Amino acid sequence: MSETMVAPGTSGAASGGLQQVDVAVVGAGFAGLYCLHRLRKAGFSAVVLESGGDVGGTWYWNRYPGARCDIQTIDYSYTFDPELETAWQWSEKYATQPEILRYLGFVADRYDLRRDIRFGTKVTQATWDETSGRWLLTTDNGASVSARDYIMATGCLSQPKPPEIDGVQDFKGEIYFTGRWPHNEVTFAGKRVAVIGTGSSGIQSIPVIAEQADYLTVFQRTPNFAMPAHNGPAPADRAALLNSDRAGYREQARASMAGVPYPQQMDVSWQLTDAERRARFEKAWATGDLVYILSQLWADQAVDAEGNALVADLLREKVRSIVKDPETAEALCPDDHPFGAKRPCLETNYYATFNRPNVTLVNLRKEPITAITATGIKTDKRNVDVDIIVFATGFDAMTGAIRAIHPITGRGGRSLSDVWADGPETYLGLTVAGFPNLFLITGPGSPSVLSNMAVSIEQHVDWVVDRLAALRSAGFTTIEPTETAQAGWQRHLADCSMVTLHRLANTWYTGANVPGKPRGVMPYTGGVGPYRGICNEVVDRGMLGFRLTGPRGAEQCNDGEIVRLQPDVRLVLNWLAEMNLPPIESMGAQGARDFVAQFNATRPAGRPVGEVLDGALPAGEDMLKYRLYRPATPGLHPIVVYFHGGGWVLGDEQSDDPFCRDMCRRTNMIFISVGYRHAPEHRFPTAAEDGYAAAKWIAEHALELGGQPGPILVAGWSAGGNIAAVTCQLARDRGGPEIGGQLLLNPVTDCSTEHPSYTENATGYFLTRSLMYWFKDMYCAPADRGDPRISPLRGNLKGLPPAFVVTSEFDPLRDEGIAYAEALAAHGVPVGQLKARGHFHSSFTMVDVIITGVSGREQMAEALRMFAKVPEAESTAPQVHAAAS
Ligand code: N01
Repeated sequence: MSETMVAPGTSGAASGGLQQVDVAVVGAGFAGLYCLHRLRKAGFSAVVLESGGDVGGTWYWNRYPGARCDIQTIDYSYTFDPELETAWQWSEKYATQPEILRYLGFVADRYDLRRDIRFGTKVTQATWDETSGRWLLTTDNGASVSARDYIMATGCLSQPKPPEIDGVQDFKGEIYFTGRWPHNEVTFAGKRVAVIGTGSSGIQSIPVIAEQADYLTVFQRTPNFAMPAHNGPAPADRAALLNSDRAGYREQARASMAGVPYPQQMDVSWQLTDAERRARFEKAWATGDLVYILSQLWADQAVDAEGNALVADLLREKVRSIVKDPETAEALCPDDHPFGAKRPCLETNYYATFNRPNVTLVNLRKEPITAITATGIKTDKRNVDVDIIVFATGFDAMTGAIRAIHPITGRGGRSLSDVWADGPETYLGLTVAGFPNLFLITGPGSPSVLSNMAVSIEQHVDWVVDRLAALRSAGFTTIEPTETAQAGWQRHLADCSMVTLHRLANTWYTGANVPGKPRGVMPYTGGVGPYRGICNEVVDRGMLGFRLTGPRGAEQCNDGEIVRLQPDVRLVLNWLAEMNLPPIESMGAQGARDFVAQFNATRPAGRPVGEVLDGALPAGEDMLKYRLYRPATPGLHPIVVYFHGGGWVLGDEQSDDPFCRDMCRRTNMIFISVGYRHAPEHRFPTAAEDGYAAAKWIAEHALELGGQPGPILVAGWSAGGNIAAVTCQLARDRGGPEIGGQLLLNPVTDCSTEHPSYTENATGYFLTRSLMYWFKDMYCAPADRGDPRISPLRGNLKGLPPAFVVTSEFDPLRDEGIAYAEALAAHGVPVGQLKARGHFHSSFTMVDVIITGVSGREQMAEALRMFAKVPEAESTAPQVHAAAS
């Protein structure tokens, strides 16, 4: 039953009394309007408090000339009501601000929303009252509000930041902020105008102002990437796609990475020729769609600095081809951030505007503003007298509207500003520990500004209202995330931020645009679809991470972290689960080999190295194939003898090709991947003996192979890690070859399955316990399992080469790898360890798929360089993913 005591709009609300509602919502923009509609439909009484004079939120305030959306309007719309979708027709591909405002007004009227919105009303304080279990909101206009639940639909970009330039108050002319544009018309004709700032707002308004003003001077601190919008009618292909299956189209948008239905691009940049890349780029340039260019060129553009630089170069070429004055063109070319890491812009005549005789660009990197004076703007090189200054200087984004607008006091009198002093912390970007019944729509820690906001808003509102309804049915009155869940979410956010390049730019995404603001990537970078899946999973797992309480001591708390896997590992495992594959061990040896070959054919091609050479080497009566990967640099290189994974049954010298290429590039060393013989045709100890024979032969032929003479290094993954470890023991016992170090990646070191990780990670992480049983049965008889050539952990560990042992948290082999590292160390062997949190058995060999594996491979490369005594500078791979796993 509703708790409304005083209906909004009645004298109670207006007279400064207390308005009691189930839910108070702040903000009447896209989010607030939908929220009110959903709350009402769910039977809650609600009031929306809005400081503006009408609905619209960001579109109410940002009325500057040229303001438009930059997600195609057919995507930037509500989807909750199919009738609404057909009742409103957009006139353009990217609607103008007035049209979007009309749309929101249309929605407000259609669902009769205005009667529950208190316009011109600012919340001045929000306090959680422990005793009543309600929020008390005081306002600057009319009644305070008492509400069970408090929903902040305040927008991510609604708190303009101050100009941060001395002397603004001295200026005698007109001053405007793009984010607070007046409702009356601003006349530029006959005026000298300055625009400070070249983000989306500046880039949209500058061409329009230039057409009207007598003279325009643009003050640019950082050039931004922009591409033409090619505005006009909605593109026929997109409209056709939508109209052919509206529900399907919307569903795809919800499952996509950015909230716009584009497929996942699979081709990687190094698979494409220059001409192919250029053709793709030209198509994107002509398409005029940010989501398209950000996602459809090549798979590595958003996750890898090299792949990204290829796009950035092409974009800079475009700027130079449009802007006639070379110095101005150069100043307009961004060079301090990867494309997409800072919000790119859509433009209409922006670059061409700088060819106009009445426009000048002042490059603040070369001549910073020193002050604003009574007559204009002073840089350290000149005075520019103007009549109007337009500040397009942006927002205190994501947290500004939540923190700065009014004090929010939660449990125990703690203020949200204090709690977030070092940066925002949330659970799911939706809730905050210590602030019961407070919900943030598109808050920090959710996809929000990295997505089509319309899609993200609907998802958040639906989730919140559905939860409130479920709580009500279950008899609970409060909901609050636990500290464990919130800390886990922060860790997941940090993990996600390692996947994209956003962390490499100083932007409002990271708080870098506001002096003194704590730094960190604020939006969720893991994608809209995966995020939605996580929110749903929280519910499916009994509101994991939330404490629910109710009258008479009712309480439910299912504590825990919702995501413990690295984000890309989670995606891969989900994808594998969806494929519903039969267990590999049920395929038989040949079937399993065929499956692996098929599986490997779908992965991204390995990166180019200097040379790839196939050969064969003797092992007893047989010849073993090998594949040699040589770095592109001249000279003799240290040699790493590599043994592939595959449980002694599967794989070959080419099956870990991307890994070998990547490590060859990172280490600047020759990698020789050896095709040892497999079980069940060749059972124990063939693989071990082949490994040793290969290492010996390679060491003896190092110079012929183009390698440095002297100690070789050995490395291997999984069963290959086993062979590498065994090879070291055999080499020590048999008088050579000399081995300078061993890299053991998720190695089998013990044929026992007693280790707890065999139970903890028995299923669900691709390599299963059952598969390991099968591998071992294929390779060796139970009687052989204590032999150090299959269980090196049981061998003599003294005098072995230094080791670097990598284990993954979600791997059945985890504990035996750790046990081996510890045992080696106990026997005086220098050992480095990487215990990779959130990773699975294949994390590091799925190069260019598991992006969070990069930092682990960097550490492996560093270990190999140390073993070979090579200085770090000699590696050739980019070092952009520098954070530790
Ligand atoms: O703000 P911004 P915005 N002295 O922060 C410069 C969305 N949006 O309002 O980069 C001199 O991007 C600052 O320089 P720097 C969209 O998500 C969407 O333009 O900090 N310069 C920068 O150039 C967008 O990203 C649409 O070195 C100063 C500019 O001002 C977000 O809103 C339209 C300065 C600020 O750029 C914000 O865009 C508009 C100083 N003291 C906005 N302080 C759509 O099309 C700041 N700058 C949907």
